[in-house]
Amino acid sequence: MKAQILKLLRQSADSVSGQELCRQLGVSRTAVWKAMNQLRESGYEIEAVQNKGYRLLKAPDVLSADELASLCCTRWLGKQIYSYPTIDSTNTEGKRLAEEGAEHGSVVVAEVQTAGRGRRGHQWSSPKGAGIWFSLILKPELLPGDAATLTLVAAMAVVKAIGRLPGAQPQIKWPNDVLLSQKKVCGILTEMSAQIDYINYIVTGIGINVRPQAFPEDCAGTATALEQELGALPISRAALLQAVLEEFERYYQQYMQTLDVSLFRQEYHQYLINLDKQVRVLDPKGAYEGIARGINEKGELLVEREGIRTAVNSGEVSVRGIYGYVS
Ligand code: BT5
Repeated sequence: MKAQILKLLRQSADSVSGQELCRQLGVSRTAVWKAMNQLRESGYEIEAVQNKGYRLLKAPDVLSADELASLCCTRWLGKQIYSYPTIDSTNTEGKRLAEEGAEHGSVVVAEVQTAGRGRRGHQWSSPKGAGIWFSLILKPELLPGDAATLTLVAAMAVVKAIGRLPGAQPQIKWPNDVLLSQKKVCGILTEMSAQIDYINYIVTGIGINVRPQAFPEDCAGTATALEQELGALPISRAALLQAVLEEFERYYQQYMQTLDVSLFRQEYHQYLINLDKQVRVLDPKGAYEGIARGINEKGELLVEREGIRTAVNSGEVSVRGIYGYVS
């Protein structure tokens, strides 16, 4: 009910009367009054004027299920939100919840992760309140080999959502980083549980650095945060998360329509920092260098050497710039 109250208050430029809230929600005046008090206790500033009603003056910077649901305008993603003050890793929790039957489209989010993870055992720094640390639980009818493409879907969603912020020009470093001013502002980690030919579930984890923060030594020179790059404008983490969810729905639908990235491949190229740049491919069979020529319809990176293009799969190699982080 608190989410519905917040939504109604947000939708109205003016005050909303207690009577109107009771009518819309089908509850008593006492119930509305109690919910208002609980919202105030959680940090919402709500003005109550006699004979006029309630008006939302200020919302706290929280990623609670109520706050997110009140901003929500997605169709299926984030209808179920699991929100934690602290968790080991939203991906790990996402897997636990998926095992217990959490529904397709559930979102897991936390204020702080004590064991945030990157790929191949890397750590992901996730200080309290400094970013948006969240995971999507997905149960698509895909073949296990296709799951990695969801990382590209997520990257598109993140660049689109960040791109809505004034002055932001985000780019994608294939396959799982989003950059601002050539520094990493977001990392994506897609994991899955599968049989040989059947996906039980996929968990796509996304970490977006929002507030300036002290990054660990190993990435202090390559990591950044949105507010660090975009100046002083305060960014609402909840609104940005909702924007990512909305965009994810859009690109996920395009992906599921064709089961490849053909519907957004050209758009992806507009954001791809690797495009026509030299890259180093860390293939387990031997590292090599080439020029990245974009992605194919499966989302693999096309790397050209001596006129021959090889499709590089995100699962088996990683790509690094040769001269610094992204060049
Ligand atoms: C990634 O791995 O970039 C995937 C990160 C996914 C994080 C999300 S947060 C929500 C969900 N729950 C989790 O536990 N994980 C997901 P990779 O490409 O392996 O990059 C990891 C490397 O990035 C580290 O080894 C550091 O060098 C650097 N790094 C660590 N924390 C960072 C941060 N906050 N911002 C930028 N770079 C960071």
